[in-house]
Amino acid sequence: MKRPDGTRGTARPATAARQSPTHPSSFTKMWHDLRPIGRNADTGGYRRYAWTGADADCRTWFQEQAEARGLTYETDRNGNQWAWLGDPAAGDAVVTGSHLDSVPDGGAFDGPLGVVSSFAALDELRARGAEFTRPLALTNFGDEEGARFGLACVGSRLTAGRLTREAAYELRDADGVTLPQAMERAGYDPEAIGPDPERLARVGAFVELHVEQGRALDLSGDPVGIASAIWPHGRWRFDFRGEANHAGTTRLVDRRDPMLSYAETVLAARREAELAGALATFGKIAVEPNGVNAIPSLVRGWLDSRAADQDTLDTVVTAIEKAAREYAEAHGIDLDVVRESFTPVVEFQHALRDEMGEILRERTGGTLPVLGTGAGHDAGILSESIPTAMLFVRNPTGVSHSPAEHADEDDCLAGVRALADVLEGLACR
Ligand code: HGY
Ligand code: MN
Ligand code: MN
Repeated sequence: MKRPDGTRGTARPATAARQSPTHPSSFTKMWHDLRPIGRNADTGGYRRYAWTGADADCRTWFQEQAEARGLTYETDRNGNQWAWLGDPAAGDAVVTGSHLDSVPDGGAFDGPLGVVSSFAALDELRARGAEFTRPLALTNFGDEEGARFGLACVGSRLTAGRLTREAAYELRDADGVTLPQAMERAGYDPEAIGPDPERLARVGAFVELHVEQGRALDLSGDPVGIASAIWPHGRWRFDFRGEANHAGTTRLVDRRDPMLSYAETVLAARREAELAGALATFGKIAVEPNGVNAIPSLVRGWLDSRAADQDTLDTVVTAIEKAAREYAEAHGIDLDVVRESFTPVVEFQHALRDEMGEILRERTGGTLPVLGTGAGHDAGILSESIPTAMLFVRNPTGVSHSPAEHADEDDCLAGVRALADVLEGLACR
């Protein structure tokens, strides 16, 4: 089966493709237009970090798509992009969208699938002759992955008032560039950032479509599913400080090597996660001075940990930190642990979730599976301020945050139709 990027995946039973008789979906053309931006030709992965050139190109693409459809385009005070149909001041808007930034060497679908599908769903509704009775907005939320500054969902957190301007001004990337400096260099006024309650007061519902980052839909045989909840999850930075020295002349007994404590902590993280049925990953490391023939002075490792409930997450992270301190003590290493990002459990609003399910049941005759996820999303961050819901599109391998991430074109189009059905049911009474 042809994938949106033209490569061929394994043949799958084509889902009941309820294509609008009037027009082929605009999805594929948009997908191809967006695909080259920030893509590494060697790995096929993406590097679309917040406030970089690739991010600017993605933003230009979004604005062009909005203006080509006659939508009213704006960027909010936090750099999130909005494309409006109808008058936002009328309130009770139905909003859909996702993010366009990526993790290092990320996949093509995580984020962009939701944004491209939003425009394609609007095109589908226009082809159906749908008449909107509520304002509609399509969005790109900035810096969802937190790949550059370490904090997830910066754009939606700022807008929802879950990240203060002061804390945002403290964020800095690996080169020491602060978030405000990066925004300013990208042509945005960092002075303006902050909560935007007036904007959120105009939103009646936010629906985010996202590629599934797991295999539940592949296992159930469904192209599309509905989200129930997001696991609590966070990121902790472990700084192991030892003593730089010569790798070739320093006796083992005389060393204070932070790499040892780090390595033992990584193994402890896996052990504690297995014991608790949770997830723990050390995926990012920075070593100083990072020389082949130098015992490090500092090993900085970032832990990503997630669990189905807060107690389990607390238990796992506490156990990992306790083990790390014991290892550090044993090797004469100093250890600092800093929580850099945290998102509590999200239970999507049942009324909107069930309304989506009902709309789709009426239109397709089928009952979509409802599934939880360990992946964070802007819809999760916004769920404390407005009713939010998510649609997931099947990912046959479940792989994500990798160039291997993909979804078959048929399933992407099924996602567009499902999103169009939901938007029509919510905004076109
Ligand atoms: O890390 C996450 O869960 C999301 O991809 N930002
Ligand atoms: Mn992601
Ligand atoms: Mn995402």
